Order: sequence, then C-alpha cells, then structure tokens
Amino acid sequence: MSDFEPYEDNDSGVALQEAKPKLKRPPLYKVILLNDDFTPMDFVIEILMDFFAMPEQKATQVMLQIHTQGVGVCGTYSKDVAETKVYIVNEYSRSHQHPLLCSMEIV
Ligand code: TYC
Repeated sequence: MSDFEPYEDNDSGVALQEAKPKLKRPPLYKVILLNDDFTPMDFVIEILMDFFAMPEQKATQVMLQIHTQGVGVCGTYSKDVAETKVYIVNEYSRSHQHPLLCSMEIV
C-alpha cells in the first residue's frame, strides 16, 4: 500500500457478534389413545402391553384412565418413533375391526 492512500478497512464500525450455535433438542411427541364405546377393554390392555411395553398392571391402570377420562398417554417418543407407533396401532386395531384411535401430540 502506498504511503499516500488513506487506509480503508471496509468496516462500517459495527461490531459483529459471533452467532451462537443453534442446537435445539428435537421435539418429543406424546402418543395417546382415545376412548370409544366399542373397543374391548382387554384389547386396549393388550395394545398397551405389546406396543408400549407396559406391564399388565400398568396397562390396566392406563386403560381405565382412558375409559374414564377420555384420553391417555401411552408414551413419549421422537417424531419418527411416535408416527410409527400411531401407524401400527391404528392398523392393528383396524385389522381386528375395532374403532380404537391412536394419535400423537407435541409435548
Ligand atoms: N370404553 C371401552 C369399553 O367400555 C374401553 C376402552 C378403553 C376403549 C380405552 C378405548 O382407548 C380406549 N369397552
């Protein structure tokens, strides 16, 4: 650089703050079962044991909670796992001619 040219640093004088790394935890989803008047209680207990790994006592308790309150939580999972559980439970219920509905909602 020549001695006669003014020094330009192309800097507007604004200090830039370094971006914080944007690491967010992936969202979790509750898989829920809805009550209805037709699905047999034993079938719901079987679903909770076979697809949500609940021991029989816990499955019975959750089934009765859904029966009296209208809805109950089967478990909390990542989006992919929750979507798969909802799909297989609804397919299984349909294939046994029961109207049981499984769904998911963000935590
Ligand atoms: N209400 C059903 C009955 O009386 C039992 C039931 C429980 C159905 C839970 C669905 O998610 C459910 N046979």
